[in-house]
Amino acid sequence: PAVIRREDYQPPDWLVPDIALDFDLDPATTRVTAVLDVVRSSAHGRPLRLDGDGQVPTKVLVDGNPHNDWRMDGDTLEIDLPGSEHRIETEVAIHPDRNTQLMGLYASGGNLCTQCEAEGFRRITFFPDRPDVLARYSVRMTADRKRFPVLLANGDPIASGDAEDGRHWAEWRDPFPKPCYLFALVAGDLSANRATFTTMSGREVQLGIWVRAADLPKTEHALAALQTAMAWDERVYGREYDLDVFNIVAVDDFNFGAMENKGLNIFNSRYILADPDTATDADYDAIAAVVAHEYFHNWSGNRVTCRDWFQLSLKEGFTVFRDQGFSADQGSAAVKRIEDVRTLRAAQFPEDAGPLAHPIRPDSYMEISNFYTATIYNKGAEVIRMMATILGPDSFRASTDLYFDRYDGTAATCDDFVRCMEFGSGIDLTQFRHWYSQAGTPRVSAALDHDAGSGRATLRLAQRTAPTPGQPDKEPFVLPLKLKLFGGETGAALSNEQLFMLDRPTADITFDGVTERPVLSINRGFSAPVIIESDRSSADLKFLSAHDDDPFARYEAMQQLMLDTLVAAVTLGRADHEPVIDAVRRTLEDPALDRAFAAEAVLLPSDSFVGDQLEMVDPEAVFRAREALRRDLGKHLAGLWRSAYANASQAGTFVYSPAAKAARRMRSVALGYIAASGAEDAADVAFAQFEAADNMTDRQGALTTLVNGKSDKRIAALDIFYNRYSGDALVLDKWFQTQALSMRDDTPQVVADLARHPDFSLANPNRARSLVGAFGVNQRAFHMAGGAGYRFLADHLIALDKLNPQTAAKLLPPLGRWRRFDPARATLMKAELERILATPGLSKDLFEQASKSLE
Ligand code: B3K
Ligand code: ZN
Repeated sequence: PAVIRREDYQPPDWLVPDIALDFDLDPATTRVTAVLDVVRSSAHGRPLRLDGDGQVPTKVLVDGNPHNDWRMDGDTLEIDLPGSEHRIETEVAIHPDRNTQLMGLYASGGNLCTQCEAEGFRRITFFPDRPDVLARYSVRMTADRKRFPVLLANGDPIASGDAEDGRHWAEWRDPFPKPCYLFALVAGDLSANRATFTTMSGREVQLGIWVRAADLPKTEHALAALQTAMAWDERVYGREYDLDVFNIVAVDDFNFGAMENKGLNIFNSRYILADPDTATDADYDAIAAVVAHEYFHNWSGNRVTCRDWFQLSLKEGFTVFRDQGFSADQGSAAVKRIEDVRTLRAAQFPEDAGPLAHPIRPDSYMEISNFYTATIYNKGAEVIRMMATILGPDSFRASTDLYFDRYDGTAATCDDFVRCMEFGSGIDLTQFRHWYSQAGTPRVSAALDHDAGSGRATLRLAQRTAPTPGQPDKEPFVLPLKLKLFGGETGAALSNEQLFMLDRPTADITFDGVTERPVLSINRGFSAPVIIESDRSSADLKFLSAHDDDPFARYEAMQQLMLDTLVAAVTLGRADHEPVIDAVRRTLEDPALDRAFAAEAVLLPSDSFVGDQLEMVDPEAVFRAREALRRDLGKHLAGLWRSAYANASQAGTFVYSPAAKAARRMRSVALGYIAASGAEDAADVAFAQFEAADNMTDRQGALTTLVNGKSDKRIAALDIFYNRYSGDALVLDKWFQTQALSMRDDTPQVVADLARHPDFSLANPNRARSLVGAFGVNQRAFHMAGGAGYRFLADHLIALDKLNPQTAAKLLPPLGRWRRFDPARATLMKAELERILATPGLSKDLFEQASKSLE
C-alpha cells in the first residue's frame, strides 16, 4: 500500500463551495445523486479528481449535460474541465446492508446511518474526500415511511412531505461549510428524548437524543450531560452553539465511541444508554465525557477543522483536554487526573515504547484509521495541558479565543494552534514544538542532595528519550515540572511549589535555607507526561503518600512504592511488603481523605504496568508477586477492609452522586482485598452483594471478584447474570469482558469457549472488543506459555479483517509487543504476525499494523 507523507501536502486543485445530495434510501440499494459546484482553486490545468471507493458512476453530467468523457483512475473519478467553475452531477448505487466495515452508509438494527471520518464519505458518493475542502450541504432523503419514519441530517430541517408508494422525504440544510468527514444522515424507526438549551446570547436550541422507543428511559443521563456540557463550554471557553437543533442518535454497531458530525452526533449506544440496573458508575462517567467530547468538537474540530489528517491531534488532543477539564469539574478533580494518567500509562506509554510509536503529529501513514491512537488523543491532550500550564489560565484562555477567532471556518494546522498560544501569551514555544515532531516518552532522572551544614539542597535533573522507529536521536523536550520540597522529619513544606522548565539535557536546581533533610515531590499533578526515575527511598515515598499536599503526587508516591516493591519481588524473588502495608493502612485510616481518592490510592498498579517496568516481562512472576502483595494487604489490614466495606455499604438506594460513587468504589475495592486475603467467607460476601445489588456497579463489582476467584459460586453468578440480561447487548458485553479479564488459570480456555458461544459475534464491534480485545490486554492469560493466546488473537483478527478491517487493526498491538518478552514467547508472537501478513486479501489496515510490528 502507498505511504502518504505529511511533507507532500498540496492545497486542493478544486474547491466545492456547495453540494446538494439526494438519497433514495433503501438498505439493499440506495441511489445517491450529488450535485457539486466546483471551482478551480488556481491557474492550473489539472482535471477534477473525485474520490470513490469501489463504485463506478451510473451517470455523470457536466453543467447539466450528459458527459461521457470521464475515466476511472483506480477508485478515483477523473473529469477534464475547460473552465474555472462547473456544476458536476454524479449518480451511484450503494448497498448499505452489505456494508460490514461500518464506514460510509450502513445498516444497524434495521436503521440506516453513516460514518464518514476519516475517509468514509467516498464510499457514499464521489467527492474530494479531504478535510480542507469545505462545502455547504443540502440533503434530501426519500425512504419508506413505515420502516424509516425519522429522517435526519446535518444542520436544520427545511421541509418534508409525502412521496409515492408509501414513501416520504425530508430536506435538511447545514449553513456552515464543513469537510465531508462531518457529513451524516440517519433514517430509522427512532424516538427522541427532547429538551431545549438556551444559549448565552438567548437563542433556544432544540435537543434530541434518538434511540429505539424502548430505550428512551435510558437517555436521561446523556441528555443532562449534554446540557451541562453546553453551559460549560460557554463558561470556560466562551463557545456558543450555532444551529437551531442538536441531535444525537445511538446505534448498536459502531467502530468506536462516537462521532461529532455537525448538528447530528452519532454514538455507539454504549456511550448513551444508562440506567442504574445496567450501567456502572464508570459507564455513567464515560457517557458524560463522550457526550461532552463530541459536543465540544463543534468548535474544536467543526468550526475550526484540520487541514489534513496529519493534524488530527489539533482537534483530538485539544478536545480530549477540554473533555477532561469538563469531567474534572463534575466531581473529584484529583480522581479524574488519576484516571487520565492511568489511561495514558496503560495505553499510550506502551505505544510510545513499541513498534507503532509515532509523534502526535505523524509524518506518514498507510491507513489513517490506524492513527486514531492513544498518542494522538491522550498524549495530544497532555501536550495541550503543558501549554496551558506554561501559559497560565488567563493567557491560555486569551490564546484559545484568538485561535477560534482567527481560524473559524477554516482548516488549520497544529502549528497554527501553537502560534496562537505564542501570540496570545508572548511566550516562545519554538523548542516546545518538539512535542509535535518527536515520539517517545522522556525519562527524567531526579537526584536530590542535601548539605546539612550549608543548608543547601541541590536537585540534579536529566532527561533522555529512547529511540523510536525512524527517530534514533532526540532533541531535548521542554518539560514543565512542578516541584516542592518537604521536610522529612517535620513534614513541613520547605519550599513553595515551583514550575521548573527543564529544557536542556541536564539541570541543577539549588534550594537554600534547607535545614532539615528534604523529600522531593516532583511532577506534581503530572505536569509533564514523562517517566520520573528518582532515588527516593521507600521511607520517603511512604512519607509523601501520607503528607504531600498535591493529591496526585500523593497517589503517585504510593504507586511508586507499590511498583518498587513489586519490581523487587519479580527481579530479586523477594520483597518487603511492610512499607506498602503501612502506607495503605495510613491512607485507609486518614479521616480527612476523600473516600473517592482513598479508593484509588490503595489499588495496586496493574499487571501490565508492572510488566512495563521490567527489562523483560515475566507475566507469571508479575502475577505471583502482585497476588502475594494483594494477599498480604488483604490479611494484614483485614479489619480495615471489613470496616471500609461495611461503612461503604450503608448507602441507601442508588443515586449517582460523587459521594455515592465514592462509597460504591470503596466497597468494590475492599471486597477485592477481602477476597485476596483468602478469607473463608469472601465468596459468600461477594455473592450476597451480587444478589442484593440494586445497581450495576455493585453487581459487576461482585461478579468480577467471583470470576477472579476459586469458588464455584462464580458459575452460579455468571448464569444468573446471563439469564437476567440476555436481551441486553451492552450488559452481555460485560459478561464476556469480565470473563476475558479474569486472572484465573483457565481464562484462555474459557475465552476460547466463549468465542463459540451463540451470543458471540465478530460482526458487532462492541462484542468483538469485549472478548477478543479484553483478552489481548489480560497480560497473564494472553501470554500464558505455549502461545495458544497468540494463536487465538491472530485467528480472530484474520476473520474480523474480512468483515471490518478498521476494528481488526485496532486489536493487533498486543501481538506487536514481542520485543518485551522472552525469546520463546517472542518467537511465537512473531510467527502469528507473519501468519497474519501471509493472509491473502489482507486489508491495508491490518497490513500496516502487522508489518510495522515486525520491523
Ligand atoms: N472523531 C471521531 C473519531 C473518528 C474515528 C475514525 N476512525 C470521534 C471522536 O474522536 O470524537
Ligand atoms: Zn474526538
